[in-house]
Amino acid sequence: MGLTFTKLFSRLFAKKEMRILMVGLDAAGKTTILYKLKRGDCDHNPYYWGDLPWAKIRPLWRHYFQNTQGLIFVVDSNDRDRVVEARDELHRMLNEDELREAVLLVFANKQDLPNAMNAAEITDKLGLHSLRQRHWYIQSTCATSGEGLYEGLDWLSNNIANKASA
Ligand code: G3D
Ligand code: MG
Repeated sequence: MGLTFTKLFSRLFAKKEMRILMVGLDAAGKTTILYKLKRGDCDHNPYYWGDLPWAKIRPLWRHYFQNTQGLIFVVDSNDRDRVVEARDELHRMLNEDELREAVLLVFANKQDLPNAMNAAEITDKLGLHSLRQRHWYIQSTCATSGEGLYEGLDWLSNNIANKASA
């Protein structure tokens, strides 16, 4: 599973630094998203972990990923064959202690493709409604055009802020 750790620090986040982790199966669109954000109006500082196998990531997890405030899970909405695998990865991540407090943003990516599952379908297939004690949101995106990315990050920003002040 590909995994990206990024600190987002920009006007969008009102000069607040947030610890964000972006994950998803390979080819979901993570690199495209980072590239898009980098070229956009978002000053950020990504630490890219590439497509490392979980066994290599797991031992580093505790050290690097504690205090993660936001988890972005990227799904290829067009990949019906692997949506179960995506669901399993997501739930495995959510079971990690370090991510207990993290709010969850799902990017239902590749919405430009004609056979893409829509956000409602992805919500169902990922079992989002079954999540307990997790603040989550799903955003339809097209990473290649950038559509939906900032709307999603906006939600993240607002909801991390709300949590902090709550
Ligand atoms: P990853 O980093 O999660 O592994 P990538 O995924 O960002 O490398 O994307 C994998 C492929 O999906 C790339 O195509 C990329 O252009 C494509 N892709 C990403 N987002 C979208 C999207 O929203 N719509 C469409 N149609 N394609 C998308 P290639 O051909 O370069 O492998
Ligand atoms: Mg990649």
